[in-house]
Formats: sequence, structure tokens, C-alpha cells
Amino acid sequence: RTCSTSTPVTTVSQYACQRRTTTENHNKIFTDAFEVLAESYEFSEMEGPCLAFRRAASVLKSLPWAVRSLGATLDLPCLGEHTKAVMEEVLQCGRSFEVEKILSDERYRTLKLFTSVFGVGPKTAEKWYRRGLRSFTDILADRSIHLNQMQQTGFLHYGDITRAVSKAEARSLRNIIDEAVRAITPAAIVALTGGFRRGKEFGHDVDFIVTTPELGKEKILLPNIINGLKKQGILLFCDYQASTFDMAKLPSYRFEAMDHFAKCFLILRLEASQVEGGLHIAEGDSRGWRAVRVDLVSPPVDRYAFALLGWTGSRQFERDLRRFARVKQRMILDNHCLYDKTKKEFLAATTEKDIFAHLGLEYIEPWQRNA
Ligand code: 8DG
Ligand code: MN
Ligand code: MN
Repeated sequence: RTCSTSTPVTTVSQYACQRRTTTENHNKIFTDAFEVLAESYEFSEMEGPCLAFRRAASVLKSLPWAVRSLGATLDLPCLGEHTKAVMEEVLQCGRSFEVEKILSDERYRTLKLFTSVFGVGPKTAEKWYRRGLRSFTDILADRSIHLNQMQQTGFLHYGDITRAVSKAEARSLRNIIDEAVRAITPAAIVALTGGFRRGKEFGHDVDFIVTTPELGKEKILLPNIINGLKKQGILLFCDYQASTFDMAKLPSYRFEAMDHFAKCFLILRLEASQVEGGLHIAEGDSRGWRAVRVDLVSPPVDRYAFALLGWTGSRQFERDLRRFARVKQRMILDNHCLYDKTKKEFLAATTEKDIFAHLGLEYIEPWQRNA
């Protein structure tokens, strides 16, 4: 390439938190391929290449145009040799042979299948694969395998849980959670978060933050909501994790660490009659209900902005927010707080805008965080 002395009109940042990424993806043929490669590296516990492909996918997702030649990618960050080789294949043949090879690989297919069950992570999937198991029938027929409660529920509601949740279903669930919360304390705060807050049409679950304006009162919230849902007869599964949050033990230096707020991972029974336009279920399925995954997290209200920012995602956006904070600002950001290592102090925030401002970042709207 001939070297140009003029700076490009638009530079794309290597940080997702400095890009605006809507749900409109003009480069799906590439990003789908990268996602397969990233997942395959994840199954092999090769974090470096996995992250490299996730970053590359994220950069392409942020572009308001479709890449039509490798030449068009010269000014883009995070695209390495391997990434470009895959793109070249896709540009020339419409598909990547490396990706096709992975998609037909027995180990990849099996791990993908096993991890699609709620409660089965890569470690368990790997263990089952090494035992020679290849299908759900193999697993369920193997009497030496003990399935925990989460996995049993995962198999029981497999079809429903692997089917995407629609926006209409998310709205209906919001009403259900709203009602359950209001019955406990009318002043409670309920906020939709996760992918639906980012404007996605479909999700694998629905995520909510619930808290109370009065600090400390949020403690009674989740146990009572769970009870209320149980009484309504719509609680199919509940994994409740009590709070381990302790302001004195912050900040956490662990990257991608789970947060310490009280939370629960639920499976709820959603009635068709409660969903405008009906359920998003398989054609020909005449049941009047479906099972759906719902996550509730309950931070103390003074941690609300951090929890909201952390749970809105996307995962790649979160990763880069933290990386940006660490590398560019010498700050530590997590779901609980923001710590300035230079000033040796916590930075207060009541809104997401406060946090972006502390980080020296332009505010990015939730629907622009689909990195
Ligand atoms: P989807 O459900 O539509 O597929 O996408 P999503 O809403 O972006 O993904 P998610 O898996 O529901 O996660 C939403 C955000 O929550 C994501 O940015 C990661 C964040 N998150 C935490 N802590 C935890 C946790 O303990 N478990 C899970 N599952 N997600 C968490 O900050
Ligand atoms: Mn979600
Ligand atoms: Mn979730």
C-alpha cells in the first residue's frame, strides 16, 4: 500500500467502548465465521486466539458498511494475519474452509451440543466427551453420570430454553417481575438490562436489575420475589446466590470476575395468554405456555449505576471498558465500583453517564453497545 501522510477521516478505535455498535451488523458473514473460530479456541482453552477473533468480530460489527475487499480493512485495528486469511477465503469463496472443517469436527460439534444445555459448561462437556459420550441419549443412558439439578432442568426444558426469547415475551416478563416486586415494596426499582436493553429483538434470557431506593432494604427483595413467583406456580427452577458484596474488599483485580451482588438464575413458566402476539415457540407446538430463562440481580442502590453498566453488556463492550480503564486511565472498573489508582480513591457515580465521564469517554447509549 502506498503510504499516505494524511490521517484517515475516521479512525476506528481498538476499544469497543469508543465505538458505537448497533444491532445492525453489515459484516455477518465474517463475524459468524470468527465466532466459530473463537469458540473452537475457547474449547481448547486457547484464550489468546479466542480473544483475538472476538475482538476482530467486534470491530467489524461496528462498521456502518460491509467489507468488500481486504484493502478496505487496512486502517482497521485488531485484524491480524489469521483473521485476514479467513476474510480473504470468505471474500473469494463465500465461506471459509477452516471454519467448515471446525463445524464438521466431532469434538467441536459435541462440545457445542453439550454446552447448549443449561448448567453444562465447557469443563463438564469436555469430561463427558472424554468418556466417549457423543449425544444426549448417551448422557441420559449413562448411569454413572450424575446430573445436578440445574442440568436436569436443562434437559427437561431443553427445547424451550434453546429457543430465543422474543421482545414481546420480554415485555410480558417485565410485567410479571414488576408485579411481584410491587407486591413487596411499591417503591422498588425494576430495570430491564442485558441484550434487550441494547435493543436486541431476541435473547437467550431476560435480565433485570431490582433494587430499593432505601439502602439495605434490597436485601429482602430477591427471596420475596422468588416466593411470590413460587406462589403463582410459575417458578420452574431457581438458583439463588446470596450477596457476598463487601465494600471493604474492593476493588477486585480479577478480570471478568463474577460480581458479588445477590442474584438468581431462574426458569419461569410463561403463559401464551400473557404475551401479545403469542409465544415464540416451534410451529405446530400447541401448548399454551413455554419455559424461559430470567436473570435477576439485586445490587444496593448506591451501586446501581455500576451494576446497570456491567449487566447491560455486551460482554465484549464490558471487557473493553475495563481494559480501557486499566490501560488508558490507570483505573479499575467492575460491576461494583470505579477505583482511581493514581488518586487512590473510589469515584462516585449515580448514573452510567457519570462513569463514562470519569473514564474520559464519550457517552455510548445502550443500543450502541452491541460490540
Ligand atoms: P442474550 O441474553 O440476549 O443472549 O445476551 P446478553 O443479555 O448480552 O447476555 P447475558 O448472558 O444475559 O449477560 C448479560 C450481561 O450480564 C453480560 O454483559 C454479562 C453480565 N453478567 C455479569 N455478571 C454475570 C453473571 O454472573 N452471570 C451472567 N450470566 N452474566 C453476568 O456482569
Ligand atoms: Mn441476557
Ligand atoms: Mn443473563
